Amino acid sequence: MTVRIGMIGPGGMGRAHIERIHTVIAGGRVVGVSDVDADNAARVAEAIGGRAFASSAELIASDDVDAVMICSYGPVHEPDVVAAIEAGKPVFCEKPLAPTSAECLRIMAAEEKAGRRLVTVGFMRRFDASYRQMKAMLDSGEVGETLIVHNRHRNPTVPAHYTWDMAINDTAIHEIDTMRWLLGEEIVSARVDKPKKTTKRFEHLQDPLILVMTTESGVWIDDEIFVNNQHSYDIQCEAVAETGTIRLGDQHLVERTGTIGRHHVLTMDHNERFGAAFVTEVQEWITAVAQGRHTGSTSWDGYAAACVCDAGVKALTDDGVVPVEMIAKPASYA
Ligand code: ISE
Repeated sequence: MTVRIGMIGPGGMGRAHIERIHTVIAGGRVVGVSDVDADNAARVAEAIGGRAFASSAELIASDDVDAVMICSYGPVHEPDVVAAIEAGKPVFCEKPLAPTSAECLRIMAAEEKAGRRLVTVGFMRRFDASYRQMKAMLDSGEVGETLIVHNRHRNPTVPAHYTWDMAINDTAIHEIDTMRWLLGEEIVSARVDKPKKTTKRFEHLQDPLILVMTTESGVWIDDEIFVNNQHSYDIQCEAVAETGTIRLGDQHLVERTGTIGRHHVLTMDHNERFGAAFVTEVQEWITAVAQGRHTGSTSWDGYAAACVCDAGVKALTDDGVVPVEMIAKPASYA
């Protein structure tokens, strides 16, 4: 069976997914797209030999669409995710599931009503080989309990429309989800430390910042977010445990040595650094859809990440530690 996918919002991320689905991933095909920018929808539809739908509602309702991928801007996700659930169609939604926990709760309520898991949230780091190896080592217990995790999330630059809160709910959300998954427990508090700001980019941003979080069992997590470092997409993670330290290896594939020293090529964006993880993530989703089962992170994961983001965004403006407020996990997500 070929899963016929309808994509909402085929911007940069969406087009990268289409490229993967049509070249290296098996079992799926993007048959139609919709976009607030109708010209973009028409261009992408023509390029893939598919249909440009006039609206996301029309795309979701179409009998030619088996499953929906949402790659639009986070603040407009909720109505499309809910419509896909109500149509009984599996939906892969790029992160964030929605920017606020209130929207995520409404998505969970729709899924609860549908009586089955239909939503997969695009947290691609869970599919990255190096993070997976790190998790397997921690889970094996060979280094004892994890006590501290240090993270660094650096981008060369961000666009002008990147707002002050996005440092948390668009960038740090990756570490927020990854830490919940890696440690297998919830984050209970957030604090933001604000170092000296870079002069190299927008005045409206607190850049860099350090998000400090704690988990239920007391693991201490720090996350340096620096989105205008001027040089590279640099992701680092180091878990300090009782009898050992486990960190992601350096990410370059080759090193060049010459008269001016030893160099390696830097990655510049998420598609480059996490390209293989995106392939695994989307492949696993398409295979699961074809087999009628769920895979990947759930609406609960999207909700829990949004709750931590709510606390992190609050901590950006208020000083001090902000507790994460979260409902008890519904039995259906256990
Ligand atoms: C972007 O939306 C991403 O998801 C990238 O992985 C992240 O590095 C960047 O800061 C975000 O804006």
